[in-house]
Amino acid sequence: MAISLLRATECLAETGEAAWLRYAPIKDPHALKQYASLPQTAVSLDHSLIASSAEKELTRGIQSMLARTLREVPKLPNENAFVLGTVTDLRSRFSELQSGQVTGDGFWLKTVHHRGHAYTVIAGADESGILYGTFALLSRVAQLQDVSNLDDRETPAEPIRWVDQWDNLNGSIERGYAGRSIFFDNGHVRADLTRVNEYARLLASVGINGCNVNNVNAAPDVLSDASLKELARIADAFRPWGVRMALSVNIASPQTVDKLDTFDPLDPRVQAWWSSKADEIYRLIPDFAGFTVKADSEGQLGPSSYGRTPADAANVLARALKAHGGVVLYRAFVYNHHLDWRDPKADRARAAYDIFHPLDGKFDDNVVLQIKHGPIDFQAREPVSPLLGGLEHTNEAMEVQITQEYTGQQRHLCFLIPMWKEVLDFDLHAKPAPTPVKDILAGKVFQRPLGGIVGVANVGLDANWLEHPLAMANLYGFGRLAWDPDLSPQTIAEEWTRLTFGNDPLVVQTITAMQLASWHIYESYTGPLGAGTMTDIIGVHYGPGIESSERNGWGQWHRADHDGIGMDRTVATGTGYIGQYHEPVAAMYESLASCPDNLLLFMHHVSYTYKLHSGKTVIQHIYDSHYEGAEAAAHLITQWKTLQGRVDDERYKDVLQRLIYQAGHAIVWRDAICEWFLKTSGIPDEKGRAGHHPNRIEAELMELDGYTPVEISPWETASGGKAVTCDRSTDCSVSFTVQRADGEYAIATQYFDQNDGTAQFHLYVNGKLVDAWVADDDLPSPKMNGHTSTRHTSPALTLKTGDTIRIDGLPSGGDKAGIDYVELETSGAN
Ligand code: GCV
Repeated sequence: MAISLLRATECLAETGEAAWLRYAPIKDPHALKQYASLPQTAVSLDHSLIASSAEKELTRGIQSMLARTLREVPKLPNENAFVLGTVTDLRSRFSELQSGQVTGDGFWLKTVHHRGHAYTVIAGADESGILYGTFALLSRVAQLQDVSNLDDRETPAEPIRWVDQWDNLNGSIERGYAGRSIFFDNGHVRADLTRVNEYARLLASVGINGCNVNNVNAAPDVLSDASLKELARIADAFRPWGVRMALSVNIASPQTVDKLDTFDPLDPRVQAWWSSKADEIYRLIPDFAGFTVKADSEGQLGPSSYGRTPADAANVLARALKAHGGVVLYRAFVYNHHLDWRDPKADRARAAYDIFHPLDGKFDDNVVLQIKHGPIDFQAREPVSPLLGGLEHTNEAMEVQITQEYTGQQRHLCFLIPMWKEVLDFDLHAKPAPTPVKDILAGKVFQRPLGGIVGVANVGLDANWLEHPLAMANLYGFGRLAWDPDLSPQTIAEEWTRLTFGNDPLVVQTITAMQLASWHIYESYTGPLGAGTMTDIIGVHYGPGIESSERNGWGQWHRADHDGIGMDRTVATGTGYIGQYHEPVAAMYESLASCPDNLLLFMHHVSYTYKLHSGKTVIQHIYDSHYEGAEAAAHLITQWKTLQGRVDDERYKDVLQRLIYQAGHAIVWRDAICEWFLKTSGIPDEKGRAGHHPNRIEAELMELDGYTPVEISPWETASGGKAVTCDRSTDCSVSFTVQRADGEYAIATQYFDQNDGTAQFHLYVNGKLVDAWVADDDLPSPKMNGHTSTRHTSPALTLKTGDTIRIDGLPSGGDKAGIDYVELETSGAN
């Protein structure tokens, strides 16, 4: 008891704003003893803005963790000291630094013994390297590592390590799940850019060196003179942290901003326009990073309007930026979203390769093709894009999505590092020797001047930056992998946990295990065997919507019907997509015998009774994985509960609430998918679960007072396809008599929490109020469906046969206090 009390009081109250840069005071006596010999003095021999940020950061970190104020001195002192500088400068002082290369924005942390003193040297290949080295040193201290005898050299794998923000000038964020933009509000750059400065610091701490600040669906007036002046303030806030600002540009800007009668990239007037626009930008923002371009995609105009190619457009922009050192990241996310779904040969997955492979070698050397890691669009499971292995003479950057658009929108835990790591390690066989994606991006396979990785981050004004405290591991891990793609997901998860929640071994072990399991858990209950995330494709991409991907032009088809499921992408009988891979990758996917189970339905159309390598039929796998996934989601709660008192109360409660919500929504997903496939295939679950819910009492079958039964659309997102709504302004109620054996039960109510009102619910047993809750979440829909279906589990209590349970629902606004069903749970209560 005494111990747990002590632990609880030692935990800090935290909002999550500090993210992994908490620099929590170190209490561990062994560590304190170890760090007692660290220098008391610091000197920076480099006087750049970035080196000065590094020195201040060092002082701040040491002060916060070790309660020690560093003395910053102007010259190398005759005492132990932290010494910051570029490798070139420091070589002239310390012979120990003579041999050994550090390139790019790399750094060298070295303990140097010189004239009887111990110097902790933070040497950067350039000024950014000094900053990255400083963050690395502080991170080691925060993780209680030994820093007394350093000799670590690190060089980032790739020069382009950017995040993209899909922020709109009005302050909203496309696919952003953590509040409003930190950059924009009401058509302007925010007056207060404090959060922007803090964001840049966070990014720099994991080696990210660029940030594209506006939505790739770019508002044309981003490039107006007035707008550029405002945007320059964002670049100013980034600059101390070595983060360069980039902008998404609309290819039609010459016409929309300056009323030219064309935006044809081959028209000399258009070329002159881009050139003079680039000059104007660099006058305002000397370290401007470059342009990101989304063109001929999802309604954005592009060079195809004039019969020109993406290379024609990209090169015009690139030539305008070239003299200033800027780059163009041209997105390969170009596809026709009006595909003919009746055509069995039509295939969106083919688009990027079909369009860009013929252009290999036609792009200027400061153009980089930004290629999504999979051929569709950030689904829970996709194969690696064949385009990544299909370009020998073109710079490439791989795009991943930190914001969890198709992976739970930061309401579900989904640690994406294992997914990205699988992609980075995947051998595309672009040459006879191994050619993993990470080597292709680093220019090790085909010599190329530029390459990198871009993560769509979409942080927002919410204190946690990404809303779910555990989701920040994806931003952290993105930076770490971009810096060093050889790091393991386990290492990254452990580092992040130590920095974010402290070094308690149980905390580190538990959170790491939860993170590492989470992608597989999410995949298990949202989409089987590579069929894609079975979400509402034409809407918000959150809850289940199995048929939404079919019979439309968007091409995210899974082609499930009565007999089978999957896209036939074989060369032999399908769309031929598999032929875009080099051998032996193509052969592996083409043959049913060698195609991995987890991508089977991406590559092949098979019957439900087809047997997987695992020995199960496809249909049984669908049932099993969704039940197992939902159970595993519930187990996350049990794991988290072991940490009560070991992490601060605020984040403990916050994460617990989110995990409880996730477990409830995993049941919604499980049931929607299992019921849909049961009905569509007509093949029962051999374990008898799908379609059988003996502990469930459907609301529409209860005694109703004021409530009315309604059909829910899509039908599979409500139990039995129906629910009840209250269409009056006063309370309605549902009630039923308990017909189970006497015992302890938790009462789980499945209700709908629409975002157009705040309904209230009161639960009574035999007329006595036992629980009450409010439907005040901001789920992404004003309707009763799979986005809003939510589970509330009341505290366990003893019930007897014949007891009466009543739920009163009070509507508010458009939220009609909808109820789907009640389930009496015997185990796992609360
Ligand atoms: C910015 C997906 C998203 C869109 C996004 C697009 C893209 O389709 O749903 O919101 O648009 O990808 O990457 O350009």
